[in-house]
Amino acid sequence: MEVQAAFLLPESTGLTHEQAMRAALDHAAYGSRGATPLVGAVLLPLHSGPVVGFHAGAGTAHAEAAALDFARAHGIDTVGATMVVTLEPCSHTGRTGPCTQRIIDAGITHAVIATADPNPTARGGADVLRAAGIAVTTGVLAAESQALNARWLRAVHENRPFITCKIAQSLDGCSAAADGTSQWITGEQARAHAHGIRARVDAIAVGTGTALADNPRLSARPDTTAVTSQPIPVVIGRRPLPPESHLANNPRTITAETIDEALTRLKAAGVEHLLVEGGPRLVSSFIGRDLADELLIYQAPVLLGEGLPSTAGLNVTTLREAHGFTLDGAGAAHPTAHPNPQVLGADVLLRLVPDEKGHHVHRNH
Ligand code: AOF
Ligand code: ZN
Repeated sequence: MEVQAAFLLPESTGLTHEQAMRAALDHAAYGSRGATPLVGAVLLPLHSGPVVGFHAGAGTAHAEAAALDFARAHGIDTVGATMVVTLEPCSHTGRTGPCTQRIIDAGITHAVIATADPNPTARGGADVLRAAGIAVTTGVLAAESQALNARWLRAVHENRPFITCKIAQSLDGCSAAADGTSQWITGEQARAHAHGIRARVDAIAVGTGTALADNPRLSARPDTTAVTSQPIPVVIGRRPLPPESHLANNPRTITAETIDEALTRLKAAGVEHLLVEGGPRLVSSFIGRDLADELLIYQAPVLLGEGLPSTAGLNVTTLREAHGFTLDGAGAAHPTAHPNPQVLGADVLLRLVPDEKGHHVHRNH
């Protein structure tokens, strides 16, 4: 679905920089999490009301570009305007062109930035703007912008991909019945949604146990129009793949004995968003090491009783050690986006972000 990523703000004129930044932050949260950060931009033209743009997700227009595209399409004069943006404008050509050049070409004279972009390939935009004679103010609502992208920033600092972990489970937290049967716990709509997530990521990882049990292909569904190239399949573990398995016969499959080895190799291969699909032990290893930046729970309305728990080896022995999560507010605010939690047929999807360690909410007495 094409997201309308820019529009006029109802406020007419006279927004302070901080008010404009607040609006930019609110709209940044309309985007979806993944390889790229959530970013919003408010353009303050001299002769018309503010225009807001946001980055909808990896591969789509950056926030500043979305706002400038809107201004151009609607004949709004951008010469002498101020650009208020939640992240330092990029200076590189990645999936899209450099925002710094768009800002310079538009005749913007003042850029107001919340926080610096630490990404080694994109950073340095503020200096580029200054060198072009544009006044640059930084640090406006910096903490808020950093909080919105805390896990993306951490992934950049740790030099690893952004990691989404997916769990499909019963009401009582099982990912398979006692005899190992697991296809299909969730219904058609939930599975279609999960395939849409596969189409957005760069790589999909499973443990060797899942690779041996299910012989998966780890491809995004071929009829998904958003798929330009299939995600890279990744198998993590010490057991070898059977030579006749789908993954062993895919020349793109990356195998690694450990999570660390996998992350190093994936980053080197240009992977910026990794989806971890299972099984319970691998997902739990990511969660236990605080490497799950986002958790997607597809919850099916069934009870599996003596089934196989959807997590294994988390080493939680008392409530105090629980891994806490919070419903992600991002991606839910936009009128055309989906709510969180989201009903998918008979199932429910929860999009969760991990609580910061040491800030566990007390869930009980
Ligand atoms: C901006 N504005 O709205 C965002 C930025 O792969 P690309 O071309 O989309 O570039 C992604 C990188 O650009 C991303 O990792 C981050 O450093 C920066 N994101 N920059 O000027 C935006 N989303
Ligand atoms: Zn950019």
